[in-house]
Amino acid sequence: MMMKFPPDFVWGAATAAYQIEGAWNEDGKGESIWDRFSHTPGKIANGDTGDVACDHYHRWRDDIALMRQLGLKAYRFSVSWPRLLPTGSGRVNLAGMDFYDRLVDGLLAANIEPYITLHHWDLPQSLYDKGGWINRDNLYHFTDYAALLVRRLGDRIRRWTTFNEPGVIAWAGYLSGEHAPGIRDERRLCRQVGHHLMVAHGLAAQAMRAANPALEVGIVLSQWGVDPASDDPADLAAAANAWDAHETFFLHPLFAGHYHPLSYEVLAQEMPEIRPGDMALIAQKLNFLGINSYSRSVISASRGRLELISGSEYTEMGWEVCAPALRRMLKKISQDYQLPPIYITENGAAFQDVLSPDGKIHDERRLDYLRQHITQVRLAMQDGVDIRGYFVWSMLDNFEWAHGFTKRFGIIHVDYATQKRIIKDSGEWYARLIAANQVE
Ligand code: IFM
Repeated sequence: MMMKFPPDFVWGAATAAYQIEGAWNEDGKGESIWDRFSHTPGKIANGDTGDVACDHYHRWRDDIALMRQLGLKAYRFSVSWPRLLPTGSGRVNLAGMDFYDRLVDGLLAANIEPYITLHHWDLPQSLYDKGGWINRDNLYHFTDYAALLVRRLGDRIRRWTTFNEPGVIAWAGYLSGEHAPGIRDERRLCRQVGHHLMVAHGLAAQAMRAANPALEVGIVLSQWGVDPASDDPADLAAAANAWDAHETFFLHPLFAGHYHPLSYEVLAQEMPEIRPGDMALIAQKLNFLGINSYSRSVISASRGRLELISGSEYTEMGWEVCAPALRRMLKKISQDYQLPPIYITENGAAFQDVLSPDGKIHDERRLDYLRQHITQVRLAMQDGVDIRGYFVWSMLDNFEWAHGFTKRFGIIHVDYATQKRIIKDSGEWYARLIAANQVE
């Protein structure tokens, strides 16, 4: 089936600073918690680090040329806070500022709209040393950083997101410990960090709008669908409860102004301390909502979250491929809340790639994943969900956090030894899709 998209639909690709930039200590950049974490033996697969990554800091011009080749209308990237403010606050590193200045100008010259994310996990180490997101002072440092960037780039960038996936910052950083700063089993702390991130989002949104009222401000949440294991009423109830208690932890404060009552019941003493005024800050009006989605959870009343669904395909991340779950989730959130326009700010798949003798990467499975998911996005739009854009994760193969370079999500292949880039079949397919503005 051929499905057209609205003429102004935004087709893009996404990356994040630590995952692609490299130049971890160049031109005055400060250390981030990810520099510290990846330099700690045993934390990252193969001892990989983001020290060089895709060397985008030096190769950004070539990367913009590749984006043009793909016909991207938009590019979503994040700013490295310690590149701009080496210790997180105070002295500005002008060389860092210049890098983003030039990048943004380069994108605009190529007719590619920049979508900026302020924080995609690389907190300045100096701020972490003072408590990081556990310390409320950090919220004000973040706000100052946001306002500084708006003053510098607000004339050229319209759409700004505060945080990428606050849930992952909190859960993977303070519960599983798989991500920086690597703290384990701090259930209460994890929720407190989550709450502080949301208050920081609210404070920053206010400051950004004060600095430039024309901006559009949003946030990016990781939101996977939750499906019941069967039609059995017990499974249906278990899935509904799992959604309400856990998956609404950011949605509900943002769009209902308080945490879900079931979160209080299920999470009980894990719930964060909330200060007067916090919820109003969090729930201020957003111009758009970014959704990152890759898979779904399947919940059984008796067995909890199922690890393996028989007959399903899985990506290299061990994530089930289930595109219809994306449509269901999008429909659910837009029925449950009064949402602003949605952008799918990340969607994509890690599969093993093989460089063929013809010099190409025939990544059929990734291409198929993207086709299926983009189709479901279009169907969700037909259901009435207001979706304005779609960004593939990722533009380039890159540093996949604790997995290092072992997982490849790119529609452009990166040979890390030579930094040679090759557009994969999925990238060529995506370019055709963008040009035709339709999915087949
Ligand atoms: O690579 C990450 C990205 O940084 C945040 N969202 C999920 C992606 C794939 O794991």
